Amino acid sequence: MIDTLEVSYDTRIPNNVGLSEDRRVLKALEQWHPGYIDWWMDMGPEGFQASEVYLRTAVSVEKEGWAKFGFVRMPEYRWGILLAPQVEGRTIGFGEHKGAPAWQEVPGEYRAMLRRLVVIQGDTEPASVEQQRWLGRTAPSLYDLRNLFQVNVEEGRHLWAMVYLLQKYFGRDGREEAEALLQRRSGDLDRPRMLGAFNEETPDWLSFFMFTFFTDRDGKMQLESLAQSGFDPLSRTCRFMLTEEAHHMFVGETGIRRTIQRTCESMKEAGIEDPYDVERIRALGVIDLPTVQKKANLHFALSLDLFGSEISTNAANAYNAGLKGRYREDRIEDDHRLVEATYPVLKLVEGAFRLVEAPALTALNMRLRDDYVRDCEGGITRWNTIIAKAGVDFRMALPHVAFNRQIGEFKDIEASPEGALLSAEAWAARRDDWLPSNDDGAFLRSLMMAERQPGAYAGWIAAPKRGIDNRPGDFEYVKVVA
Ligand code: BYC
Repeated sequence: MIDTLEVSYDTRIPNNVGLSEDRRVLKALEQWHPGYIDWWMDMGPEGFQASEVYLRTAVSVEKEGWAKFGFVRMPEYRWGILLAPQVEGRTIGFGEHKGAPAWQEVPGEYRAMLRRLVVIQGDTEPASVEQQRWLGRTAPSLYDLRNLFQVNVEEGRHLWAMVYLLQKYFGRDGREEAEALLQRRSGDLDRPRMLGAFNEETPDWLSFFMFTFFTDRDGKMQLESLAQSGFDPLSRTCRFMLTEEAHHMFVGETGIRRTIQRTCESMKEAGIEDPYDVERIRALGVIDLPTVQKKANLHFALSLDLFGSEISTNAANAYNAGLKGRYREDRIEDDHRLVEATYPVLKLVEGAFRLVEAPALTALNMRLRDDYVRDCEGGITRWNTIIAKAGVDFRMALPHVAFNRQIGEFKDIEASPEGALLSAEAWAARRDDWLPSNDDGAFLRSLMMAERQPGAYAGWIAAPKRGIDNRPGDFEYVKVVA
């Protein structure tokens, strides 16, 4: 197995998987490449393909110094295939085959299941680029514009990562799936993307930050679970993708922090104490905190749906097969087979939410979702610190997991963000208090004016503490070509 830390640039596709010696896969990828570029030009960032953007490109898979920064036009970005280094003697860490050597080829009996996991993962990546394609026009600064494009090119690279697995390990049906990944479109009625949240709109920058905070974090959890896979190439691919994913969540978390900070500062300057005095706060040209909370409610619920049903035989089968583990499986102390184990699952029992013990194997989606909720809570605490420091009397909170759900245990009931059960009519009457309304959307759109002056920021968002790659405050991250 060819396996290096250094990335080779001697083929059109940078890689550390020895593509120049793997003519079949190289050819398949080279054939796929023009379709990818067509897709990128059609569905990628609208209006900026000719602009030079200060982007990082992966040049190594070592922990330190894996990326290099420089100005690139996005269609010329070197999308590469990068796998974390192979771990000598790695064994399967869980399920029926625990302890056996990790698979280097697809285990025949699990081929369909594995392909499905790779295709679903792959489908989300271009979907997010499609969802975000209009945002460049209203970026609140060149710094934010650059961050958007960094996220976009890396989601593009994540698509390449999954397409490599399909082309290398799944023969003809892998090739067909790779093609289909370029055919589906976010929000398209006939050919939608596979998972719910990836067919939603990202209409404004607050949505973008919420998406990168909440939905990219589902990406993190799913990638962590797949990084545990007994199918070694999938594990290695996901381990490297996680390195990039961290920046995406940083963009979301700090974007929301900066929004909240600007709102709190403006309220204080104007002497407004009541965070619910929405009209006066909006007149300052900043986003009132209740609207930030509504956006968080929406994106949290959409992202919870991405975990599938709490009780899932798909999840149990994937675990038993050794294909998809638990979050940080390798740090959990138990038998890693879960045949006898149970896990508490939140259910509605006789009109009340109760934790009910269920077989741990079928409750794996619930467990991952619990890990996810804990991970989200860290961010909420940090937002609240900013609000408290500013002396504003408001606290952000995650809504109840039963709020506004379309998948799983709670899809047929209505609950408030606090977890009170309601009739459909009562819920509908309060909907606009909990989720962004048309008016909220119109207000947010009215704020979304592009700021293109280096070092300047739209009035609704604070400047970041530090520049990307330690660049100075007035650095021109994007040289916009009109
Ligand atoms: N929407 O047993 P069930 C990311 C389907 S994000 C529509 O309940 P399972 C990223 C399901 O497919 C991470 N359909 O669930 C973030 C199944 O259909 P079939 C993406 C849904 O299978 C930001 C049926 O319902 N990666 O990387 O245990 C930017 C019953 O399924 C949904 C992955 O998700 C939904 N929300 O779990 C860019 C990892 N939920 O097969 C990128 C791979 C369920 O009966 N995927 N269904 O027709 C998986 O591990 C699992 O497929 C899921 C679902 C977690 C998605």
